[in-house]
Amino acid sequence: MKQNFSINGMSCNHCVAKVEESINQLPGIQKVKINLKKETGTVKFDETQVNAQQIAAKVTETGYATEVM
Ligand SMILES: [Cu+2]
Repeated sequence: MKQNFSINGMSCNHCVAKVEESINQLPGIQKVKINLKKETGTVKFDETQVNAQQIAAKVTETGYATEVM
């Protein structure tokens, strides 16, 4: 499935890479697309392996405030 998240606190492409990397560490992640300007992220994942809450928790753990949209 595909899920949008709001991700706050990213200031540059390094932050984007950090968020992308952390999400990609989770199982079942198929695609991660972060929009720095809009402060959003779209994640495509296998819902039998991971859920939106786990993805949000991972982003929060990395240091950015996030919410499932
Ligand atoms: Cu940065």
